Amino acid sequence: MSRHVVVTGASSGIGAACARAFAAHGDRLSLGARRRDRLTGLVEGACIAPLDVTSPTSIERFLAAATAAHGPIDVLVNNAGLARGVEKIAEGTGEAWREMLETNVIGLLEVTRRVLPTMMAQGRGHIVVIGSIAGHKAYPGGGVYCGSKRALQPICEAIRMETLGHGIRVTSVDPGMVETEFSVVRFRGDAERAAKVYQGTRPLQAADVAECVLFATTRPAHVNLDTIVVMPTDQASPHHVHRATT
Ligand code: NDP
Ligand code: 8X3
Repeated sequence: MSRHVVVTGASSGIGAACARAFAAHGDRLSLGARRRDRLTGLVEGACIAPLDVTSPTSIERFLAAATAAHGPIDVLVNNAGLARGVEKIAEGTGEAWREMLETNVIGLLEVTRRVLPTMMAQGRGHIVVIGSIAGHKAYPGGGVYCGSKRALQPICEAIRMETLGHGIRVTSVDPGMVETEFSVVRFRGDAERAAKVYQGTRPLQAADVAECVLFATTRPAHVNLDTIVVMPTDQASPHHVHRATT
């Protein structure tokens, strides 16, 4: 059956790959991101609308456009997120911390809380959260990003408890290294430095993560995949990566 799937942060990387995967599965899509131009033509027939998850007004306009186009939401993929910088805590700035926490945590909450009541009323719905292995293991220079992803774990647990009996599924898909624009954003546009993150190793591609998301959301209604941790074969932790010597 065709479902209405909403993907936040669909203009790039994992979000764009999720949009393609759900479209190939025959689902109806609503896609949001700040760079609306990059949503155009991504998926045929999708509702595309600007979305800044740090702005409640933007979220409300986006969700209104989505439900007007495709009706009640069956699956919400909370993907929009970022890391900004690799400064140690003693050298960090409130600006970067706030950007990460407001996007990755508060933004996700602000979208989710507006979608959940209708899902509960209809007795079904799936909330997917794109977490990270950074939420399982911290590393120097990643304290606030890791904290923002760790915060998603109790949030997912609480939603499962609070919606028990309403047919709501909550899945956290927690990837390791994925080759997207993530590192360019983290290094504030320094593409050369970003490329080094993936040098000599074989990272995941966004489509690998999208497959996990699609798999979780296509299990029978009584099956909830709680957490999927997916890493490249060449990665054992955020800082244990096999690289070919040249
Ligand atoms: P990209 O930078 O390629 O994509 C990030 C997406 O998030 C973009 O579409 C961007 O859209 C969107 N976004 C960022 N801020 C906002 C905002 N305020 N409002 C709406 N959309 C926003 O990186 P990835 O695809 O890798 O990242 C997707 C998710 O995956 C993130 O949550 C990230 O933390 C997580 N992740 C990534 C890993 C990796 O190694 N790449 C590993 C583990 C998790 P726009 O700028 O147009 O608004
Ligand atoms: C992104 C993965 O290890 O760079 O969430 O933090 S990592």
